[in-house]
Amino acid sequence: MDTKDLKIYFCGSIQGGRQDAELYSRIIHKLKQYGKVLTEVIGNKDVLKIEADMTETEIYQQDIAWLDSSDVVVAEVTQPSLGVGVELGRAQLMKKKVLCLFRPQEGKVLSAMVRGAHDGDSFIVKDYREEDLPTIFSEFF
Ligand code: 6K6
Repeated sequence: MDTKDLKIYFCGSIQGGRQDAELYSRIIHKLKQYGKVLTEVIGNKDVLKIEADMTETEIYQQDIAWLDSSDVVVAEVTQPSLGVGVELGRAQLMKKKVLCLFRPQEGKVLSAMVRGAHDGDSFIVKDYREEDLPTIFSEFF
């Protein structure tokens, strides 16, 4: 498959805290070189306003359907989020190729349930700095 045809499911914190929303937007912009990002709205600072007319059930069902249809999953996991944790567990069960990105910093330790899932093949966990992303993505895709 041409990488441009890939469906990419990006995960990032929403109710877990929006402090990294601008970073998500820059990551999504880079991911668009490789395919279609199904969850582009996560990079929008107004996500809660944009989706105000959707119920939680509709959001859950839409996201699980997108996850199921995706070819790869990329998650920014520095800001802990229950929803991202659920998505990663489901992605693993669906046997998706997963890339988790964590920015090491004082006071933050990545959950062992994410770091411990690294297998160097279908589930990759990378400590990174933003300037490393082009290399990380070109190796992953
Ligand atoms: C709008 C109305 C009610 O809830 C909303 C929030 N909107 C969401 N829209 C799209 N995806 C969402 C929403 N809330 C959570 N998610 C999914 O869970 C995203 O794919 C994120 O990767 C993840 C964030 O989970 P939380 O627990 O940080 O919200």
